[in-house]
Amino acid sequence: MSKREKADLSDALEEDKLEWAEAIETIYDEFGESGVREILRSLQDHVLSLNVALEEATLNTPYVNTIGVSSQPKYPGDLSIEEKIEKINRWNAIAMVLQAEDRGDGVGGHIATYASCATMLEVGFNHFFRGGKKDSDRDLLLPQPHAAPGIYARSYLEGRITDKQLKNYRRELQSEGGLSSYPHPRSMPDYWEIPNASMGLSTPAAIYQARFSKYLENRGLKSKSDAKVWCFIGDGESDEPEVLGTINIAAREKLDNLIFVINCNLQRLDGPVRGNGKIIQELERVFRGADWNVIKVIWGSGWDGLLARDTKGVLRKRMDDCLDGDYQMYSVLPGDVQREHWVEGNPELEAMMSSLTDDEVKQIKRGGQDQKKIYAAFDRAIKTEGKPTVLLVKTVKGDGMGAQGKNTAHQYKNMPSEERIRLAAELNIPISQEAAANAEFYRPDEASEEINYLRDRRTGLGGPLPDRVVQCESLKTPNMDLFLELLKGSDRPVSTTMVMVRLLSQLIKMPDIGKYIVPIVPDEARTFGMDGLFNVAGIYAPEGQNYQPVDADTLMPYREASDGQILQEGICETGAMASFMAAGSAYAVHGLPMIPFYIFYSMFGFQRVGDMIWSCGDMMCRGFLLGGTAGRTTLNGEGLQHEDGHSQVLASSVPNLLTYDPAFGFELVLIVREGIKRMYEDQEDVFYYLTLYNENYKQPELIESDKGIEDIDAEKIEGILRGGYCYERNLVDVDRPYVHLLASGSIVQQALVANELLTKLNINVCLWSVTSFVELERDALDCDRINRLNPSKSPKVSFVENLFSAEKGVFVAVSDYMKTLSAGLSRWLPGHLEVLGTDGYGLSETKSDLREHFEINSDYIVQASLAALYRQEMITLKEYKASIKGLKIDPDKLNPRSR
Ligand SMILES: Cc1ncc(C[n+]2csc(CCOP(=O)(O)OP(=O)(O)O)c2C)c(N)n1
Ligand SMILES: [Mg+2]
Repeated sequence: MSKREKADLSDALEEDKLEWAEAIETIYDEFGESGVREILRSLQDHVLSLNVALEEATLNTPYVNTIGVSSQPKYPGDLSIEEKIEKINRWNAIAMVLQAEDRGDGVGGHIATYASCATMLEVGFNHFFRGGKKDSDRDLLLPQPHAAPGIYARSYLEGRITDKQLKNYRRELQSEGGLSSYPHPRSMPDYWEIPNASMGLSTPAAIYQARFSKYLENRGLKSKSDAKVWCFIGDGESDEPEVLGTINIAAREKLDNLIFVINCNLQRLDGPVRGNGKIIQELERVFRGADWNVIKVIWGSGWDGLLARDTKGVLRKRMDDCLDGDYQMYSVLPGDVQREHWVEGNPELEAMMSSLTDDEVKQIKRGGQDQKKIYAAFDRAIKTEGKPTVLLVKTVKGDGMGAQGKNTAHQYKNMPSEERIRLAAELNIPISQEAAANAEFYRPDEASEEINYLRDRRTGLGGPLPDRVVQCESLKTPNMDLFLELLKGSDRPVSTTMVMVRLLSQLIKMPDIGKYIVPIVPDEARTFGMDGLFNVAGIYAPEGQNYQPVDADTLMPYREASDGQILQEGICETGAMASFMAAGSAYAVHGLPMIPFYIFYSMFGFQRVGDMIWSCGDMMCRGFLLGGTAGRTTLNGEGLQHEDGHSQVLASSVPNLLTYDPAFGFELVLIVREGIKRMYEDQEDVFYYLTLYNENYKQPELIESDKGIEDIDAEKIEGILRGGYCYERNLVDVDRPYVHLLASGSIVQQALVANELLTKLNINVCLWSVTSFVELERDALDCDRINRLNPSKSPKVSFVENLFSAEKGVFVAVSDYMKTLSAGLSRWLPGHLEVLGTDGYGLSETKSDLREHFEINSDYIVQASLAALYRQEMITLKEYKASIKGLKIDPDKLNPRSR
């Protein structure tokens, strides 16, 4: 259809449209909203039956504010004082970045993000964001990370941040204290509550925080509250798959305690977010499709009069047709050019716009810069029931500063003196020109109306935000005898995963801590044999179970319950991880010592959601990450994308994540008990990663059946917890050579066979179960550091050095992970170390063929031991050759790393 035909058609339809509108109004008068809905629904069905697709038409509303002027509540605050406060914050936020630039610190900072959302944040701080005690309706606030300077600037006015701290923005090591670039609880543990810096992670974090609040309420652990989670993100940020990928659960679980605010300044870092389209309309479709309550705040009050006169929809149509790329350009154009482009030769629109001068055209604000429009939207959001709300707020990137609306706004970090002086004057900052040129901070007098106003407002809203306060009772670690049965091992072959599941079922039943346990699984509970827990603990489902499960008459039915304890997250590792974050931080957020156990396919942990695990470290989350079906060769058959031979290495990169690779059930039990003690009794800011296996073998006993807890060897316990201990020592002949096998996880089973083979060769063997190569090395590196810094003092001896100090012979380390996991230990061992590991991609095979392929089976362990003995001249070549005869070794085989 040509343009002309299109125009004719739309003219011809004008009359029909009016008629239909009148008809709808009649229905409305007679039957109200529900009548209108019904008639529209039936019309839609009819249209669809004609095969006319309606997607856009049904999911999008016109490009105007969702809340009309007539529905706008009266603004309850003093607009002019609030504007003054906002301007001071704007100035100080910019001054922080400029001062750092002037000092030449090279630490950077951002100006444009806060400049675009300052008004929204001020309306929030003055009227909505509630602080206060843990048991009050206290909100959680997640601002955009790059808006942090503005949040600091406000806290400065509130008297919570000093002048010195403000000066030390991005200089955290300064003695007077500094401020972290972005929200990092680890850096500022009394201030930031939720970490935010890596784009896209704050939305799952917010969604699952909101959901976890409801979980706690439904389980009776927390009283019902009206608190909200406010999550601000950028429009560019919404490109991150984590943002839109997790919104469905918020609607499904009716999280009306969740409010997203998307700062649609139409720009990201490099340029426009959707130059050729409209990000607000695109996001509206997605969120409405996901059943969210969507509120658009597009136009400031300056447009109200024009829109009221727009009886023919000419202005609305132009607003709809205009692209974001054009809107961005309007934010930089002078009024006359803007008008010319805007009316685009349309006489009706030109006539409408003629009521405004060029200057007025230029001054008309977008919704996100208009306190009243923002207030109306926030007010509606907090009153919404049964749905999460997203506010799509149109703003201008870098509003009010030199680079406003320019593609370079994000990177704009400096301003020439004249620009600073102009800006200070424009923002009414009462400082000298010299002070403005030096970007000095400004804080009104303590008795000024601004300071009084903002203090009153915060007091009225319960207290300051952000504000991280940890008030959580410390738990008593369950007595060792409660674990007696599990410490006695089992003759029946079972895997460490099965021991973990048994341990979890026992923990859930323990009187003091049971209710705090939060088992979390993505769609994998059956893989780990956890289906027995479904009935015992129940799967959390806020609406309960409104159907009869297909397995209702079995012993292990799929039981959903509104007070269910298990979080079954579906196939969504991001969501499961966000649940871990919410549960693991509940001690700080809610004052409740929740203990999450998140069990997942180890390959889909660090590799997939490593960034979130890092964030958990930042947030000082507590709890247990359990990498199930671990090991490059222990999970046979599943192949390249499933076989994990590196999560232990990746875990070692998270500084406060204690990482273990236990071989036996009793090791696992002791490590978990110790974890509960360290995290929940002693309140240490650490969390745990444990790898679990699916290989079944006899679980040895830690305590013989006729003995009790008091008989456990304390040294052994210490070894298990610190990273290694002597599991078995076979002395055949003190004059013969010695081999020390250091093994972890399932591969200890291979070392046990190798032990037998070597013993038969008349070699002395000591088998060390290394519960954590990572912790052994961390401790040794820490000791090294102290010794390096204090060379004249008597050297500190690390645990690993101590463990092996009296040993002689050669050492062979083997695990189901990359060689780098154990190779680092060599410098602290008193003899030569050979390292075996699983470098290379996994592949589909049996366990035994995989272990041969990766050269970590018992034969290769024996060969490595003999080769080391020979190369250390502890046996002869003849003996070496004779000894390896029975082994299946191929010296010319392809390096598994190259396959
Ligand atoms: C995962 C991740 N990728 C990239 C970045 C770098 N980055 C920081 S801000 C930004 C642009 C943000 O644009 P938008 O979300 O629209 O926010 P605005 O500043 O426009 O409000 C980018 C790419 C980051 N912080 N995190
Ligand atoms: Mg943006």
